[in-house]
Amino acid sequence: MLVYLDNNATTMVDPEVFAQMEPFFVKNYGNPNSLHSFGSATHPALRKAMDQLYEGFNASNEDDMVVTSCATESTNWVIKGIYFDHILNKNKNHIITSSVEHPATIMSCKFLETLGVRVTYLPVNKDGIVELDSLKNAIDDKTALVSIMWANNETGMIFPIKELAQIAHENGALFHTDAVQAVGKISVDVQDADVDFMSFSAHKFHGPKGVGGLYIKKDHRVTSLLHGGEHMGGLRSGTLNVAGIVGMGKALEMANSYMDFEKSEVRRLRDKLEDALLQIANVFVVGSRQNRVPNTILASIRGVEGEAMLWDLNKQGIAASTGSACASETLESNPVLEAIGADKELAHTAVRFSLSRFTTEKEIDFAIDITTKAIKRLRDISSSFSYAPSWHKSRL
Ligand code: C6P
Repeated sequence: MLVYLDNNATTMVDPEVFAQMEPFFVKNYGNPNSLHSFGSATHPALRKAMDQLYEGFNASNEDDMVVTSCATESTNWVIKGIYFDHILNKNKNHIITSSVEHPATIMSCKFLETLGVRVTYLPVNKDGIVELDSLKNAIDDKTALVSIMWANNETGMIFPIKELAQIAHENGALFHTDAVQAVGKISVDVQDADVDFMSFSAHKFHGPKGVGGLYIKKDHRVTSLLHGGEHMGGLRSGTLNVAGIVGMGKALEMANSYMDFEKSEVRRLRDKLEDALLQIANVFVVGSRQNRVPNTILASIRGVEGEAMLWDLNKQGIAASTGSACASETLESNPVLEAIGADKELAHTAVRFSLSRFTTEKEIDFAIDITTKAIKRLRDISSSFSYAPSWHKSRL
C-alpha cells in the first residue's frame, strides 16, 4: 500500500480539474492574445476561471487578481515591489515579517536587507503563532509592509490575519499574507480579512503545479517585475498559462465546495492519527487542534531522528516529511520547532503528516500501524534516547 501524507508539499490534481485542463494542451492550444479563432477559443474558459478566482476569494471586481507561476513568485513580487514603490526614494525603510515564514518570504526579506532595508522577524509563541502585541511593539511609522502567513506550512497553525492586518493599517503599513497553506483548508475571504496582497499556489489545493496568483486590493499597485508583452493588464508579462489558469479556477471552486468535508472528515482522520501518535510516550504535537488547519500534524518524536523516521516510513509505503519540502534535503533541524523554543535535539525529531480530501480511513489505519512500529524499532536501536527536556515537560 502507498499512502501519501505530504499534501502540504503538493497535492494530487483532482481528476475533475485535470479534465477541464486537458483540452487546452492539444486542441485549444491557441495564444489568448492572438487575434484568430485559436486565440479567442480560449477566452470563455479563461474568463470563467478568473471569475472562479474572484468568487473563491470573495474579491471585489475592482481588485486585481494576477496569475503568476507560483506563490514564491507572488511573494517575491510583493516584497521586492514594495521596495520600488514604498522604500526606494521614500521615507519608509522597514518591513515586518515572522520568523516562521516560508523561505520565499524570508529570503526575499534577506535580499532587501542587503539593499539597506530594515527587517524585523517577529518571534512566535509556544503554539507557533505571532502574538498581536509583538506586532504592535515592532511597528512604527517607517514600516512599509507587514507580511505574515495565513497558516504555517509545517505546524498548520492559523495566524490571526484579520487582526494583524488591522494593526498594520492603523499604523499606515500595507499587509501581505502568504495564504498558500490556508486555501482549501479554511475560509479565505480577502474582504473580510482586509488584506492588501495575498499569495497562493494552485498545486496546494488539488490544482496543477506551475501556476499561482497574487491578489492586489483595489487602488494598490505593485511595480511590475516581468516586463514584456504587457499581459495581465501590464502587471505581469508572459504568455498566459491557459490550462494552468483554467485548472486553478476549477480547483479553487472545488476546494471551497469541499470545505465542510475538510472541517469534518479530513479533521476526523487527522485527529485519529494524532490521537494514536499521542498514545506513544514522548511524542508531542505542535499547537492546539482548534487553531490548526484540519489536515496537518507536526509531531516531535523524542529519540528518533526525523530523517531516519521518514526513510523508514518511505520504505514501507508512507510518504511524510520532516517539514517543508524545500528544506528537507538540508538535514538541518526544523526551524519552526526551534522558533517555538524546542531545543536543538528535539528540533531534529520533527515529522509532518499532512492529509487531503483523498486520504482514506484505511490509509490512516495503515499509517498508524506502520508509524507506531517504526517509532518502537528506531527507538530500540537508538542509543541516544533519553526522556523529556523542559520544553516537552511544559506540554505534558
Ligand atoms: N511549501 C512545503 O513542503 P510554491 O513552491 O511557490 O508553489 O510555494 C511556496 C510556498 C510558499 N508559502 C508556503 C506557506 C508554502 O507552504 C509553500 C510551499 C512546501 O511546505 C514546499 S517547500
